[in-house]
Amino acid sequence: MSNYHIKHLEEYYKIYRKSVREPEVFWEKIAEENFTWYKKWDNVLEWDFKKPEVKWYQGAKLNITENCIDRHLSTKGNKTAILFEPNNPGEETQHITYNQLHERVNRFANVLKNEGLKKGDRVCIYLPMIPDLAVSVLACARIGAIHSVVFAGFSATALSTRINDSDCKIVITSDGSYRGNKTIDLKKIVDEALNDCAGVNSVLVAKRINSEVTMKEGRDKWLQPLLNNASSECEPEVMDAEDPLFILYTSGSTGKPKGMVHTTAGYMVYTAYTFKNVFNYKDDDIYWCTADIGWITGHSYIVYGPLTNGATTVMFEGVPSYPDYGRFWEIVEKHKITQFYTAPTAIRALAKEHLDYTTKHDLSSLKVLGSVGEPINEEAWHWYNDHIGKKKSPIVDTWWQTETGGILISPLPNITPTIPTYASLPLPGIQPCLMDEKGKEIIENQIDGRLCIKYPWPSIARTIWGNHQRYKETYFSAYKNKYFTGDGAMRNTIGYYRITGRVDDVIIVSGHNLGTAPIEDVINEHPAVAESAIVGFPHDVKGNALYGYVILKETGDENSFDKLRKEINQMITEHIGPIAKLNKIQFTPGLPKTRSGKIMRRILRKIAANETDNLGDTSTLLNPEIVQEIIDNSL
Ligand code: 7RM
Repeated sequence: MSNYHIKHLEEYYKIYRKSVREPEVFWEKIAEENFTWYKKWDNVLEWDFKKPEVKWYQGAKLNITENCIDRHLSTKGNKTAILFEPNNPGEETQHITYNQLHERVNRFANVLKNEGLKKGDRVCIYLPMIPDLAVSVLACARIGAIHSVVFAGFSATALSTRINDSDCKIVITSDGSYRGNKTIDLKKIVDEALNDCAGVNSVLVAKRINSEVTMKEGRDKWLQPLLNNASSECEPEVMDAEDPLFILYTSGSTGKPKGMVHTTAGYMVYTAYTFKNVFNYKDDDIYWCTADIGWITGHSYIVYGPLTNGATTVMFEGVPSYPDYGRFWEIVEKHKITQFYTAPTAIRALAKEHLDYTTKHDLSSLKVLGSVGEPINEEAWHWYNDHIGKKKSPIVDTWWQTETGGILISPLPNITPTIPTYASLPLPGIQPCLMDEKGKEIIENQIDGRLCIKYPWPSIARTIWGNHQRYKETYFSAYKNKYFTGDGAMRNTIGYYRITGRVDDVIIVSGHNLGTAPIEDVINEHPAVAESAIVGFPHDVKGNALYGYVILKETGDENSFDKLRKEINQMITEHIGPIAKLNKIQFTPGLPKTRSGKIMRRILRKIAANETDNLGDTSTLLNPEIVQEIIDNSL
């Protein structure tokens, strides 16, 4: 796995130019030199964004688990593949070697076969961050079943919708999960969901919290005895390059969640290539991504990307605040983590706490810091850089989406000079462009536009499960012959991209386009502010005006609010201009967030517009109770 490692900036530019000039030659060589194929492809790429249709490595035969596990056994059998850090710091860390992972995946694969599952069948996985989650994902891939992991924080309704949408035959779950000092009865949630899922005839239950569960006769089975009785050898299913590997749901701005379909060969090649280069992964590194495997970040950069590279990948079951706010840094010290990959929302939450939580721990093992999920604001970037990386670990601000399968825009550590809030340069093979509202490509720099990609890359989602028309409309209809990301971005004079946020977050005030993120950045610089979100609301004269929701670091005294409002608007005036001043500023203890930490602005917009009788679906919120509180205190 060393034939694709970029080592310096000139090399990046050279490779990038080549990857654009001859994409097929580029991706063919990478595929050829770094993976195990049962049969090579007949055709590297066939595509047509009008249909839309994308096919990579057609004719090739492979199994991704052969590439993630089997081929490492002769050289790395005793190396730790998965390092499991439990929720409770008193419980022992587990080191699962590649040999052990091989055995566990094979046994699990045979259990699935014994349940009657075949290639192409859909399997719903609803598990906490325990090793069985990664093992079950790989077991599906071993036998060619399509996994659909549903984040174990989702409700019964969200779960049943997803199970039914892709017609899953079986659900893999656990009795419950640990989350900080709480436990959650997952099996109960599954039972409730299955009241609405006629197609599920089997539920496999892992034991994690030893809670009491009701097992439905003929449907529910404890997993462990089945594993014990299964054979530890399961020949990998021979898969076609374009066979679906998994479905992962992502919520759209409207309608029901979209089951993004990723296929085998292209996804494998792209996640492996980007993992190696974006994290500069070296053989003895201990890599930790704090995401949950229920999200795309976990699929691509906890499971598939690291394991195809023969890496040691950490799975953390707990939360950053338990037993205290030093937990992340305690784990970094304990396992001498070399690459640490997390989300801005986690960084901001930790930056609010006392600095002692970080200084107490030896973080000197860190070499690369990653950020993903939303634009990282300047203040959070600097805190991460100063207090975690000690100004010596480059921050890779990685921009990508569930739909893209892997990271598309990111600095390469120690290669690409970083600028806070810039995801910087496209990775090799990625051809971004910016479009204006009229559908014309923006060639100039320093202008806000809509981010599109002109050419396919190997891990682009191939369709929405059961609804190709919606796939076409959502991603390929806004701009002719281009994949539309839904994000706004700006390119500076050296070609760096700055992602400004979803385009639906752009607010036009008195004819001026204002991105919410840059204004939030300014507000967050105020020493009393922890986090903020801005939305537009209708205004007689300006068209739209700005409404700011602001979380203070310490619950402020009502009497100080007017003074704070003045100070915030003064800062905005200074940093952006009076046009970006907020008409209304509401102080709030929290913001409505999705379970992956994204602010649900749709709700904030409705509250700001005083349209609170129809807030739409709030079932995917982490903190639905905050909504009423915000309404009650709205201005
Ligand atoms: C990986 C993931 C995708 C959306 C995307 C953006 C936002 C993600 C960044 C970012 C600015 C980043 N997949 N986003 N990464 N915005 N800078 N580095 O998050 O499907 O859950 O979300 O997230 O708006 O379109 S996702």
